[in-house]
Amino acid sequence: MVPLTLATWLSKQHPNGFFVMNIHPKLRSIRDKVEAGQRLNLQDGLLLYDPDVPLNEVGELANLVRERWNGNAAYYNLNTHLNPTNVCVYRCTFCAFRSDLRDPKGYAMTDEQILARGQEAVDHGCTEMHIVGGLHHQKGYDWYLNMVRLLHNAFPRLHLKAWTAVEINWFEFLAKKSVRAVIEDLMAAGVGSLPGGGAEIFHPEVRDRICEHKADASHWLEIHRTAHELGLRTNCTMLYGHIEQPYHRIDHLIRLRELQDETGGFQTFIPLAFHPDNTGLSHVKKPSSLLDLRTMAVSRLMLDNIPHIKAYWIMLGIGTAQTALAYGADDLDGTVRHELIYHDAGATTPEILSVDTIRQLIVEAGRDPVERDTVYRRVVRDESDPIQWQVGEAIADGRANPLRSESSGAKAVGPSSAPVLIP
Ligand code: V47
Repeated sequence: MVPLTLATWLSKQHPNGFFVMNIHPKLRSIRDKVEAGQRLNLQDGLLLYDPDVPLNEVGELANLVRERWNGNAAYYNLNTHLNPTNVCVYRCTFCAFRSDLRDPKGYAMTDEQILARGQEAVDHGCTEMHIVGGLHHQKGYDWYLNMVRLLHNAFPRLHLKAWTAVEINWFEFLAKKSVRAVIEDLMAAGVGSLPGGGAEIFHPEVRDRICEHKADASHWLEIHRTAHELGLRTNCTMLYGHIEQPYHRIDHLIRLRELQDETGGFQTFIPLAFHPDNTGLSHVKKPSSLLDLRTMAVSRLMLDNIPHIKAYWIMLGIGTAQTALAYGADDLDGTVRHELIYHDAGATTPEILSVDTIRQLIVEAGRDPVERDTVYRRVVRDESDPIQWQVGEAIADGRANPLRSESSGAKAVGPSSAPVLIP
């Protein structure tokens, strides 16, 4: 008889080779659902936040789902940020970045400064520029639109991930146009996808207290729905660790999941940990790494229809972001240049990581580094000149999840900066 080692015995305990020893009794029914690829409900989500339920067991379940979607890959990109103004008509209590119009801290960039940022990005081999700013009292719709056109014309291969739903809502007001017409204008100017900011917490019990006048949940979702209908891919976020409770987080995740069921247009979810320094909520304690990891894992488990979960190293810190790659996350975001929103709020992370460093962080975490572009296609670098790059094949997305619906077989086409339409 062949001797049975512990490892072989463990691997025989479940068809997926997945085995959790001494699973907490409260987690058993959730584990059964996750293993069977079934959807978790609100009660399940709340239970995952129950402090009695061990974090490592929640993480292990999230890791199962993460590996189903993305195997051992961990993605990153080469990107830069552009925050063309910090002047903002809104006064969100969580924001340290904004400025009043007449405050000496307030700024608005010139076309020359904006173009110089584009040039710097291209010179460093970036594939993406993430553009987000304030709602300036004196800048018109054309200022925002022209900046995209200027950048796109000068650097047509640089993907412009530009303007959150909150800015698009402001453009509706400025231009007196519908959401659809605004997004069509932005696409014609060169926007390639929308970032996920401005979602904060959807539930009005919280939203009304942290960003009262901003686009409400249904409008934020309507803007992303419209973008998806027009073929744009978008990201989504949740700002946690301030005044919200687990119920508000799960409610938020379920609202995102419902829209994704309708459109399939979200590609990545980014849980954003609140940084309190220099904000109207500076009395709130910064969320612990334990809450960061639990939120990462719960997000992976609840958002069963979104292909990627990002551990944004700038805000999590490098150690937690690396650990998050075993708690549901499959993406670290990018090398990042010129990040201001988190650094103004007290983030102590570096302002940039080199490609070698980000790859090394991924390898140390036991994952395989894969450079992607904004819409999740492989990026192939020229070995003799790594600033030069080509778009490679599309990375398998949610429709390739073996426990969910059939594979789409979608193929990426076009230059990196062009929107890749949702199949
Ligand atoms: O909407 C603002 C958050 C968001 C603070 O789409 C804060 O790939 C913590 O959305 N502490 C903007 N968070 C950033 C964002 C984002 C980041 C990375 C990648 C992507 C993407 C999107 O930052 C805001 C708000 O939720 N935020 N202030 C703060 N003090």
